[in-house]
Amino acid sequence: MNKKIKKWKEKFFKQLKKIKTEHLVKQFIKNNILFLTFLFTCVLNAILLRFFTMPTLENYLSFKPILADFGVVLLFGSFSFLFKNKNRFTYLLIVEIIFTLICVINSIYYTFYTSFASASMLSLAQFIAPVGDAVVENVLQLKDLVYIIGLIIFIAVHIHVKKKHYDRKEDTKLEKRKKTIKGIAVSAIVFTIFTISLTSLEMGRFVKQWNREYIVMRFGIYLYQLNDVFVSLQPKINSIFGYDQAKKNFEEYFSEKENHEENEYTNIFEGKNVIVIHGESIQDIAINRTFNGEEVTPTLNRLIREGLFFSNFYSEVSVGTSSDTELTFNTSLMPTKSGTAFVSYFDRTYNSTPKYFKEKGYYTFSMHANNADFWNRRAMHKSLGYDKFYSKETYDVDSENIIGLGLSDKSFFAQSVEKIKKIKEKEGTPFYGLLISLTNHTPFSDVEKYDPFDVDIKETVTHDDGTTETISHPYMEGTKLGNYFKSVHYADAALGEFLSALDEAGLLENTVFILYGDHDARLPKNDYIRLNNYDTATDDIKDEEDPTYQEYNSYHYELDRKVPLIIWTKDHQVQGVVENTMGMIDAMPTIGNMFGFENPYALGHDIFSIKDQNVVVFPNGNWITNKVYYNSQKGEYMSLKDEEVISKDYIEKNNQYAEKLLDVSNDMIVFDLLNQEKDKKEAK
Ligand code: GP9
Ligand code: MN
Repeated sequence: MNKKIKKWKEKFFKQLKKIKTEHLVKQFIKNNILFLTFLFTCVLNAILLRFFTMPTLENYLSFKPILADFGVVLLFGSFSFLFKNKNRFTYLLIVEIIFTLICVINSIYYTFYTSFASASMLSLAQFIAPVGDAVVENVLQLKDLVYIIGLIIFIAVHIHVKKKHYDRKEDTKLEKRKKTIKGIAVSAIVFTIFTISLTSLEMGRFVKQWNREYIVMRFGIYLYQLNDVFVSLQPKINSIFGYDQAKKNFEEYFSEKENHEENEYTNIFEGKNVIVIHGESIQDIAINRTFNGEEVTPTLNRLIREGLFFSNFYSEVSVGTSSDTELTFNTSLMPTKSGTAFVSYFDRTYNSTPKYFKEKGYYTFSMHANNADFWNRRAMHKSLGYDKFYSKETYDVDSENIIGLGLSDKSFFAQSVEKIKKIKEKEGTPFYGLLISLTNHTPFSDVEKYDPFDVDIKETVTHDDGTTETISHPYMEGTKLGNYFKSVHYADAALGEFLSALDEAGLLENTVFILYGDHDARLPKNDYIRLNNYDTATDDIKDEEDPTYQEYNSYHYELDRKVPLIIWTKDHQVQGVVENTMGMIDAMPTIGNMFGFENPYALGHDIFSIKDQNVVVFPNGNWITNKVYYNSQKGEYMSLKDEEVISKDYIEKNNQYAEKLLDVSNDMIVFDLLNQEKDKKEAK
């Protein structure tokens, strides 16, 4: 009997508890219906935006952006508890309108640009304004307005509960604070869970903020937009302090600069068309290399034989990789110390190669089959002075012709030739065009789509009975560097096809063809060690004790990051190998001299003038000359000429030079110092 009563008792209390919680939940919902509607509609809008803009399975299943959206909305909503009953709605309404607008604007923007809007683009209104009418006429669709439903529901709920809520007893100040803190605390927990779930790649991309689709897909639209405002304001804040000192240093630096003197290359190419190839991740390591007698880069090797090859040419990129090279190649400035010039300082004045060509009556264009907002190229290519940027929108991209990151180089070049033909016909002027390749981009994993190329070692052995057999030692097969060679082989073949197509179209006749590798491919050091020290007998790296073992230290690794620079014409007008150490920063002065223009504010040098005295500075403060590679983090160096003794003075002098160069370059961009020079020039 006792047992039965106990059971009854338990059941009763369980029920009571349930009723109590149910009651509490009901009560909570009833009291906070407006707040909850606000939360629900704002989060739902964010989900819908992702649903309509990026309809991929990965996106549908992703929980992270929902968590982030919820955290942000809850954080903003929590402050509503501080308000009086009557004013709470107004506060929430304002926030809800802002959040709704964020969704509507981004929805429209995405239809136009397949990317998300940025506050930094406000200063680009002049570029966006011409498409304003088109937006209303052609683009505004039902899916852009769906977000307003949330706002209407929110207002309807308010009207429904208005009377009850207004008449309700006001919370005390302490109660209001407590409720707000509770809300903030929950949102902090949500953010903690969210942050733990992030990978370092995701964090890195969030900080850089340029890969907008990627960020929205993982961080949600609201966090993206908040971060965007912060990133957009950063350059403004940076440029408030230190202007006078920066200007003084700048003027001093250029007053000391020596005048450029003419040399045998001055004006040799004046009036000729230019096609520049931005060779994604092409390193010298692939050039003139063979596997089983087959060249990795037959096309590049031919161009090198027939043209001018700069054999000690270094890319000087920072976190902006491709975009940093585009900046340095075209302006002879270094990447900025924080952020990237393409994203944070796209609205500065640049003395750029396209602008100088334009002054000479050229038509200037750039072509790249990726999303136009990648690295903020849409905006920055305008600032650099390209008349037109042909981006992904202008190419036919389908699943058939995609390799790695996007449109395959072969298809990109084939479609680009057609565009260049039209440009030539339409413009009737010489042209300067930059074509940015894409296929040879890390992680080089689409191996089966490249043209077949073996990176093993084939050995023919003769057996006792006289028969022969070919054995394959895996060597670089299956390594990242091995896949890289396969990828470069593909990229090289694509270039070969491009050159043939240009030739067929008569576009090589009066044209100078320039190719640079934009930066190294970030390959593992161990793969280089394997490349240099492979033992076929063990299918492994040789022992360090082995007398044939070639040392491979961090300096060798740095030196192997070298990239090619080739200048070639069909009639072999220029030929030879330039061995003097040269950086991306020297490209503009060197090429400018050949085409008859000079940027007085270039920080690099014409290699044919400076010759063996050149110092190539890297954004981290390291530098290299013909004699030394200096590591500024360690304060150590490796001598590149065994017989020469390097003096302390030499190191000190170049250290100072490196520091000054990086400072002046950064100041010129951050403080927009060339803008005033431009004003002065115009006033004259
Ligand atoms: C993107 C491509 C690659 O469009 O240029 O950029 P990267 O990752 O090399 O900086
Ligand atoms: Mn790149």
